[in-house]
Amino acid sequence: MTKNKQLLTWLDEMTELCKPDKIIWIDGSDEQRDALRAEACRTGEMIKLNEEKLPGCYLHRTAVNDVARVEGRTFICTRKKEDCGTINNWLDPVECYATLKKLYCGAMQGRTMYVIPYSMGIVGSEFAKYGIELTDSIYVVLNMLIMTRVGNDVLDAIGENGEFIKGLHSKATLDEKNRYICHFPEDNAIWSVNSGYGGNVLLGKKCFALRIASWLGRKEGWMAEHMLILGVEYPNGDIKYVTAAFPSACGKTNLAMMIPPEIFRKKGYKVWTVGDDIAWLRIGKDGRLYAMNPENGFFGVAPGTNDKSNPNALATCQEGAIFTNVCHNLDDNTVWWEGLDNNPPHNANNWRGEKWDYTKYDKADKIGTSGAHPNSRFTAKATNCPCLSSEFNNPEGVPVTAMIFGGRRAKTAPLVYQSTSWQNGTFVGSIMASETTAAAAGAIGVVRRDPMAMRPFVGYDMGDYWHHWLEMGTKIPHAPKIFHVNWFRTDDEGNFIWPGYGENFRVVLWILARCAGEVDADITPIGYVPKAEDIDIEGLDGVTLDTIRSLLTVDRESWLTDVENIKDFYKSIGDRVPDAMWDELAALEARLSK
Ligand code: OXD
Ligand code: MN
Repeated sequence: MTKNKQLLTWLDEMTELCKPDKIIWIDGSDEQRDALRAEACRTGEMIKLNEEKLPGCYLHRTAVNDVARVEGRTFICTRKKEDCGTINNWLDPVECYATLKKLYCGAMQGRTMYVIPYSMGIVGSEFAKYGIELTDSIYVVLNMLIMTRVGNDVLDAIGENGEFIKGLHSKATLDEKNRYICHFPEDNAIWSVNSGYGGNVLLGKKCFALRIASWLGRKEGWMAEHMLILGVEYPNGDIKYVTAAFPSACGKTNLAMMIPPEIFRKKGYKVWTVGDDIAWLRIGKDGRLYAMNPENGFFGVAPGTNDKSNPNALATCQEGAIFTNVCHNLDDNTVWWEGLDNNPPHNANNWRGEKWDYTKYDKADKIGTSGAHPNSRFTAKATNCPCLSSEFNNPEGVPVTAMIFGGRRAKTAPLVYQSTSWQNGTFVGSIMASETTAAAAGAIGVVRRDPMAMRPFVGYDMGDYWHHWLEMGTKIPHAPKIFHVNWFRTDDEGNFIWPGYGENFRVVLWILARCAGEVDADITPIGYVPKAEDIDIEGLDGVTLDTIRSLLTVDRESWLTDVENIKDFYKSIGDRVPDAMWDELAALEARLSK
């Protein structure tokens, strides 16, 4: 298989520790994948779905106590605690290895250990990075085969002496109290134990492509970001690319695959998806910033995905997909989730696998009464996506014109604004936040600050991460412009004012027009805000110029309240917050108070 000594020695050690009955190397072939699918169906780990309606698709249910990423059990294990930072959970690496070894000891007895060689990025390309995941879960293997590029060519690319990220995963006993998702950035290692849920166990995704990669990016002068990448094609054939970071469950996949409103489609505008979750960003030879999607598939949230909100995502998961924790329609052996359509199946099992009565559904107790778990997922190949960019497999990535940050804010943030510089844009990213909206009219929920949507994903100190952003800004000759959007402003009754989804295209067009120097803007204390008439609302029912004006207001009082919240947040991060960020905050406060 390989002559890489580091790999073979590590494999020996891990085998000795976990004591699997046998070892299978994953070669990336269809034959092996099909055999593993059949095996998973034999053991009950997967259910084969209706071959006519959902060819090559499977259903999987995780344990009921294991349905989401567990931030409280996710650790960064650096030798010095300060390097991990105050937001991440820290464990001393020596102690952590010792604790985890006890959990892994013999954990694969009676099981097979699968060796998955995978690549983040195009195998053999300059920017690709490689990993080996050892796991005792066929579900993990089958998901990794969709989400990453897997196979013998990865072993060839690693070669005899090449580097790779060493990932060890065991479901062990799925014991919640002993669940650990641990990152050892100084050792290029990830150890995950006692979980079987995607984000905790598909080690190429959040663990490698964000936490470990953000560490590597800082060391090597590039960036790993929680960002979608999309291209906007103009009627003349020009394509401009933007990246966007939103906290989890704020519609990144929807924006990445959005369909422009009909009026724009008729004129010849198109949107192309490069990525929906992660972007690796490097400075290109021409001095622009290039974004590449290191993944090979989508791990999307199912509920709410429908032929209006995201028809492209729906089309993407019709073939070769794995559905996790969705509702099983027993009449035709297909799947269903809340928000798919208004026809819940009458003869179905819920995400737990129990008989489901759709009439008992209660919004206030979604987890207890829904057919699909609110965090149920589809895993689907990128190449299934009808709007996949022709640049998806370009190892260089695509040049980025604009970067967009966003949050879910009921009142504070306007529909869109532009930062005044890279430093100010870094500040805008650092103060990103989302609110949980209360059901009561107009009520505003709790603010969670989620800088650059990276709060759970930066593999080191947040202040150092902002330093890295600032430093990158000094090195990119033609840096993208940085913007902030908020699709979620509400009226006094708590209704969303902006229609969102495909209509967001109108805002993206303004952003790109700004970058091209084609439109003017008003300067406000928070940055540049559009002139209402520059947001194209042609053909948009129910939205007038006045609606746009109200969406663009900057309410000084709520911003000043926010400033106080940001001060506390910065203090909680500690000494490493760059002075430039404190200066930006002070300047914002001064402008707001004027
Ligand atoms: C995801 C997340 O699964 O951000 O992408 O939680
Ligand atoms: Mn994500």
